Amino acid sequence: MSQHNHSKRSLSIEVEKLLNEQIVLEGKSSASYLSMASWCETEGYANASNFLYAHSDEERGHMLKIFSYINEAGGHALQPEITNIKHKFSSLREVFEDVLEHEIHVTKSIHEIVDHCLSNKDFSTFSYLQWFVTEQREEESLARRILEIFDIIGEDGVGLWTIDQEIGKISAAQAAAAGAEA
Ligand code: OFO
Repeated sequence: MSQHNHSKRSLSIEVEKLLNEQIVLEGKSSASYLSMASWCETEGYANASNFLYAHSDEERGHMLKIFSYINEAGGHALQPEITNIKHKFSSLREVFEDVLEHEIHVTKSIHEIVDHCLSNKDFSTFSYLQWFVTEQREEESLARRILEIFDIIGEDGVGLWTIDQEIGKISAAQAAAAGAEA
């Protein structure tokens, strides 16, 4: 069946385009966090690395959620081209600064789509995106919390080792919370 069944379409072309752009961002999140995880692993930050590997999987999950939504609504979700992935970092702090910066960017993008849906009376997509609004709030505050750990503990001496341990605790709490939700 190669022809698109337009009677099944409930998505406007504009919202389909915006959601496909969001897919690119989620794919970029997943690829960026995978790259960060690998760098952390080569530098001996085992807990930060595990945290970021898991986070990369989560972001792929977000991307797939949008794939399902677009296709179920009669659109066509597109596998994104992912380019410009950073592979090297000057410090562990830089990794998490980049995470926060990226998440802020993703939040902005979600808010713009939500705003578009509301003003164009696409209440279905508006409602669907509420999950992402909540998720972004949680992810931003998680990234901020991790950066606070750097400030509280300090990076000298055993500081970085301790920070990595603390990230491990956050990671374990996250995994437990995700398990409880499932
Ligand atoms: Fe997809 O939640 Fe962050 O980017």
